[in-house]
Amino acid sequence: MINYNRSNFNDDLLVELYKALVKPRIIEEKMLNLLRQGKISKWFSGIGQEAIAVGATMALDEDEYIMPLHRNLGVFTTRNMPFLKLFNQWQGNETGYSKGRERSFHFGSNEHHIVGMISHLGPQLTIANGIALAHQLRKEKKVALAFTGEGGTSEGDFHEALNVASVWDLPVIFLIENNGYGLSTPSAEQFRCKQLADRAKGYGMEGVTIDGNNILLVYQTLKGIRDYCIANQRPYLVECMTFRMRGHEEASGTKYVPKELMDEWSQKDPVTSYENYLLANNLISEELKLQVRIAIKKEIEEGLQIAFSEPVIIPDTNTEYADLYVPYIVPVIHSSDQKLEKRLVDAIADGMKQAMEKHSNLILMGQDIAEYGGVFKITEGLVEKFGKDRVRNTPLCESAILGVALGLSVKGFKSMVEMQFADFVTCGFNQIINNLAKIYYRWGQNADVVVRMPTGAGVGAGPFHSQSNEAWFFHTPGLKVVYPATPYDAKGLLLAAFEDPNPVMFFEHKALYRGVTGLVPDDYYTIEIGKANLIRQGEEVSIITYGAGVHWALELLDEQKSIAADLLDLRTLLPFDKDGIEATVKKTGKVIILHEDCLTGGIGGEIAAFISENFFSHLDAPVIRCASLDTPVPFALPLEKNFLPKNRFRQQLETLMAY
Ligand SMILES: Cc1ncc(C[n+]2csc(CCOP(=O)(O)OP(=O)(O)O)c2C)c(N)n1
Repeated sequence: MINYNRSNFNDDLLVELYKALVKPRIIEEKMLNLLRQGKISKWFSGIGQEAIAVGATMALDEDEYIMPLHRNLGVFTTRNMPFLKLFNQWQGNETGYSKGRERSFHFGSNEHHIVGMISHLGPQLTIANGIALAHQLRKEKKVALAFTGEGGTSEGDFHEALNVASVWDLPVIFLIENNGYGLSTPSAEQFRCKQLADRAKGYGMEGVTIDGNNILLVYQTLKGIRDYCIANQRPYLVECMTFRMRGHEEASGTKYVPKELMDEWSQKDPVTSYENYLLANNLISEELKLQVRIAIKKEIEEGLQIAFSEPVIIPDTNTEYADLYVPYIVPVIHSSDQKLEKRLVDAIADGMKQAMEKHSNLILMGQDIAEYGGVFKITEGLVEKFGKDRVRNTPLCESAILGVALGLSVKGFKSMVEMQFADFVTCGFNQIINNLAKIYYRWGQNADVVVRMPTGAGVGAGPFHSQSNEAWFFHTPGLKVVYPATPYDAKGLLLAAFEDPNPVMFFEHKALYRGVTGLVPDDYYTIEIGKANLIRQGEEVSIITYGAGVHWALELLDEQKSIAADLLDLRTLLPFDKDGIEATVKKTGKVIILHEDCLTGGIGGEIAAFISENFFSHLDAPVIRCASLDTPVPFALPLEKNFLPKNRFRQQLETLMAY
C-alpha cells in the first residue's frame, strides 16, 4: 500500500500529476501490443516506475535540463514531446529526433531541455555537472537532474560525477532509480551498502531514500531538493525505491525474479494506486479517468497512423557526412609582421591567453592548471588574469571532466580540457569516443571542446608518459585531430581549434615544447584546420609526416643537402589534407610516411592506402612507412632510441630513393 499525503497541493495539481502519470503507462501498453504484433522491434519498459520520471520532471522548471535513461518515457511525455515525433524516433524514421540515427531513448532535444543517454551507463551523470556549472557561472537559479539505475552506480562515472559535483558545489540532482535488478543481477550482487543514498555522506553531500512509487512523495521531495540545490548551490543524491515489473527489455523476460517480489510490488503499482487514491477522495471521477485515457489513446492512434505511413528512410551519403561536424569554417585570420622567436611551449601559452581574451565563454579545466600553472606551465598566470571560475583545477577524474565539458557545451560554453599527459586520456576515452565525437551526428548538439594532450616520447618517461595515441582518435568519426610541429603552427592551430565548435583533439609533443623555437606573431591569428604545410620542396621524393617527424626529417635534409625532397607536414590528421598529399605524390612518385606512433594501425597505414588506391599510376615505388616498433614505449634511453623510428629513417629513405 502507498500512503499518499497531499500536503498543501491544490486539486488541479493533483489531477495534473495524474494525467502526466497515466500517459507513459498507456503509451507503453500500446507499445507492448505492437511488439506482440511484430510491428516494433524492441522495447525497454518502465512500467511500475513511472512515478519517478513523471514526479521528478514535474518538480523541475521546464527549462531545467534532465538526463534521462531507458526507462524514463515519463520524462519525455511530461516535457510534452508529441507522440508522433516520439514514435517516429522509435521507428527510425527521418522525422524522429535523430534522423533515424539513434535508438529509442538515445537522443536529446534542447527544445525540451533533455540530453538523452548513450548506451553506456554512467557518462550521462556528469553532463549534468557541466550544465549545472553553466547555470552557476551565469548565476541562473536552476538545477540539472541526472538519472541512474542502481546497477549504473557501480560504474566509476557515478563516483566521479558525485565527487566533482560536491567539490565544485554544483546545483545538480543525482537520482537513483533502485528497481532491484540490473538486467538479471540483483542488488546484493551489485553493492553492499544498505541504501545507495548512504553513499552521499562519503561525497560530503546530502542524500535521501524515498518510496519511488508514490508520485506525491517523489514530486514533493524533488521540489524540495531542487530548492535546496539552488539556494545552497550544492548537489543532492536521491534514491527512489521501486521495482522493475517487466524484463530488462521485453525479449529477455523475468524468469529470474521471485514471484513473491512481483506480487508484493504489483500491490504498489504507482498508477493504479494513485488513481484509486484520487477516486476514493473524489479528486477525479470515473468519467474523467475515462476521458483522460481516451484523449491519450486518440493521440497515440493518430500518431501511429501517420508514423506507419512514413516512407522508409532513404540514405544519402552526402547528408551523413555533412552531419558529422557542425558546418563551420574557421575564419583564417592573418597575423601582423610583429614576430618574436619563441619556444613551442610559449607559443601555446600565448594562444591559450589570447583564446581566453577572445572567448569570454571559454572555460579551462585540468589537473593542477590553476595556481600551479599545469605540469608544463602552459596555463601559468591564467588563473590570476581570468579567475578561478574560468581556470579550474579538477579532481583526478578525466571522464567526469570531459563530461562536464560536454554539459558546458550544451549551455553554449566553450571549454578546454588539459590531459596532464596524453596517456591519461584512456581514463576519459568513453566520453570522447562515444559522447563528444558522436553527439552532433546523433541529434545535432555540438561538443565545443578542445582536449589538449602533451604527447610523445624521447624524454625517457616510460610506457605511460610517452605514448603516441593519435591513431585512437583518428579512427573516430566526429573528432578533429590536430598535431602541430612548430611554434607558429601550434599557436595558430590552437586558436583555430578554440574557434571551431567541434571537438578537437590537440596534440602537443612534450619533447618539442622546449626543444624547438620559431618566429611567432604576437597578435591573434588562426591557421586552417585540415591543411597540410609543404615545408620543403624537392622533385625526388615526398616525406609525409607530422609532429616530431617533421624535425627528424628536417635534420636529415639539412645534413644531406643532396636529397631533393618535398616535406609535407600534415598538421591536421583528421580530416587530413587529401589535396596536399595528392599534389606531392603526383610530383615525386615516391613517398615515405614517417611517424612516431607504432607501425601497425598507425596513421601511415591509412595515408599509404589512400595514396595507392588513388594515385597508383603516379607511383614509382611502393609507399614506405617509417614508424616506431610495435611495442610499448620503453623507459631506458637506449631502448627508447631503438623504439623510435628516427635512426631507421635515413636508411628507409635511401632504400626508397634507390628503388
Ligand atoms: C557501461 C555499460 N555496461 C553494460 C551495459 C549493458 N546494460 C544495459 S542496461 C544494464 C543493466 C542496468 O541496470 P540499472 O542501472 O539498474 O538500470 P535498469 O535497467 O535496472 O533500469 C546493463 C548491464 C551498458 N549499457 N553500459
